Amino acid sequence: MTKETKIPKEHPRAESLRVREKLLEHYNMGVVAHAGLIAHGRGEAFDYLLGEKTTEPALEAVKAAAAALLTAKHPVISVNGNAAALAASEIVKLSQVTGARIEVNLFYCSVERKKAIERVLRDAGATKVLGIGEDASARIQEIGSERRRVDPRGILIADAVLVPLEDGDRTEALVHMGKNVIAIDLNPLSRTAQLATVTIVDNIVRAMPTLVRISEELRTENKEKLKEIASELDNKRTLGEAIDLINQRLTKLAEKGTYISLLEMSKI
Ligand code: PTJ
Repeated sequence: MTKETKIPKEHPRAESLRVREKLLEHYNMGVVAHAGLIAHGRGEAFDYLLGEKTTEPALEAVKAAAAALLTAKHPVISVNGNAAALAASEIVKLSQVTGARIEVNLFYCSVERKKAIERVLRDAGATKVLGIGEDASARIQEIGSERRRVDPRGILIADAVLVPLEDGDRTEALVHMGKNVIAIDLNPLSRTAQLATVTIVDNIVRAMPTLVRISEELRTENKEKLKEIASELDNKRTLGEAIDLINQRLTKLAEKGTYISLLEMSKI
């Protein structure tokens, strides 16, 4: 919590404000990039339109994501500033359940930020964090940004990469390299969402605990069944369903007029 802010429990937007505070706190710690705060605002707008809950298409994508991570030979969770701020302990749990490695990979890259993110992950229980300093010694030429610097034990050799809150270029390059890319992105229209193999259109603060829970449930399933679950997902269809849900909600809201209570709105 930043010093100047106390969020009243009864505030109708208390949860959303708490998430903002967490981001600001991590911004002050040098974990979140300036642009991470802007990116979060864009995410919030889509979350509002989606009803701030995990939808059916998102849940379907989470199952496919869990199955893809559990069947991968070299699964990797790629961590940026926002992901570390909002879901560090779930990242560590997911890594333990699926055997995925954790690699820090940043768009706005600096050694200091990578180290600050590593500290947050280690405080959350991570024992090994890839991609820090000289460890990011490999290059993926297809990627234009600083995200091209990767760890040869991680993203470079990964066959499945979880990329929460991503920019489209890297997703495109990783898919082009034949990797399964699992994105968490509240904006179903973003390039990342459209290009990923599996897109979970949900807030990272809800999607990550759900992904951990479903991975725990599926971990004992046989590999063939898991491969079937992963391959059955039609990503374009689930994205279409997410867009349709927004459309339906907006249509209902428009029919009700310009003002309705938050409680009423959450039921739509
Ligand atoms: O930490 P760095 O340096 O790697 O930088 C991270 C950011 C997020 C700043 C960088 O990757 C970036 O600029 O991303 P974009 O292009 O703004 O894309 C971020 C996407 O994440 C947008 O489509 C947002 O809608 C979405 N988003 C934002 N907050 C959330 C979210 N999706 C899920 N959960 C959120 N809380």
